[in-house]
Amino acid sequence: MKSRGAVLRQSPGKFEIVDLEVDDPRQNEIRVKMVASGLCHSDDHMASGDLPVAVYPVCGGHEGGGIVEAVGPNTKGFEPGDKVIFSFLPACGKCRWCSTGHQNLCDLGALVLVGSRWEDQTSFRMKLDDGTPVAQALGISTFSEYTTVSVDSAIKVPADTPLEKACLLGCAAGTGWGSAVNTGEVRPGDTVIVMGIGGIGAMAVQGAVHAGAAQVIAVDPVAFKRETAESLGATHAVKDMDEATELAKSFTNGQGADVAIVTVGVITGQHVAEAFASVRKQGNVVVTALGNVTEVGLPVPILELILFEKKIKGSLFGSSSPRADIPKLLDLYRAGMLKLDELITTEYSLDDIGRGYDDMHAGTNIRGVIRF
Ligand code: CXF
Ligand code: ZN
Ligand code: ZN
Repeated sequence: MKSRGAVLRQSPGKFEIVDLEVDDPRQNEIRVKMVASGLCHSDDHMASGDLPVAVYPVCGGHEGGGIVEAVGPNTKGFEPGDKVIFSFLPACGKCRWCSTGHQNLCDLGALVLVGSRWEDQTSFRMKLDDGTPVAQALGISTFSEYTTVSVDSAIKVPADTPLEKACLLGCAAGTGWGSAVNTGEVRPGDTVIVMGIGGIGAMAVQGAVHAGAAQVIAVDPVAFKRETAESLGATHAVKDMDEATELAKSFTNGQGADVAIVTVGVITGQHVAEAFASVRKQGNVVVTALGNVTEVGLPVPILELILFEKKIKGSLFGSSSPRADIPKLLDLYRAGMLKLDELITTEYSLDDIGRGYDDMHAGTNIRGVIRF
């Protein structure tokens, strides 16, 4: 099947729209006609070189939804016409992690930065016109009009799901909401700091509110993002962490925030150190954002780590389980309890992906979405 998709030929590099040939689905695969794909910062990290993948060219995109167009032989659970949302983390259902409620850590995740079929790392589901194999970002490649994926990466959703909004459930929603509710373990009455209001931060604010936080302090230098955070339930919105830390202390008898969630665009150790300084004894620092993945070391005072028992917790997809939590968040959205529409600032065509990422860098988007 012919398609067009946004491909990186190398990293650092730029997304280029190219013609692709997308494989017919094999057993346990489906081919999907894309409806919408979010422009997550992680794809920009791939372009910038912060997050290298194993194989180039790679077709980007890992937050999307579409309609099943073809189903592989002897493949259960999907029919042509079904709506699906992709999970950027596959869930095999059988490994230690899947079977103990931690699908975000499924052992198949080891292959998502290879972009091949799980069972054969030399077998790819896309190719260029000249036959060059194309890797799939996170095994899915939502920046393509059509994509063939493993059933491990697809969640069937009801026929009336508005995929142009619900596509955010594939990354931003679970990642941000879960960073507060699951990884951060926000409790009723807590004071929570959310550092950085993009798609993930906007969802972390909502997660903190749902978990019962009394004070949700959003931090962002961009006024529009601070206003958005307040419209999503943040009780305060400030420009920097000095101000946020002072505020958190003022609500807690000088102790500090219960939870600080790092959702900035490009993380460095310094951001983690600022979050670490902002939390109380036994407070949780949740590290969700990505930066240059080769960076090593966090400049945090070891004595404070020990004497105050502060906790620094990595968070992948907000410690959520895609098969349980994508449908749950979709239900919350459909019940009017989770805001997604309000996060989507601008829609773009596939050909306009460059403008979408320019807008993200300019700080004018919470989330941009490609409509196919
Ligand atoms: C990231 C997590 C690390 C791999 C790339 C995707 N998550 C969401 O954007
Ligand atoms: Zn993402
Ligand atoms: Zn698994």
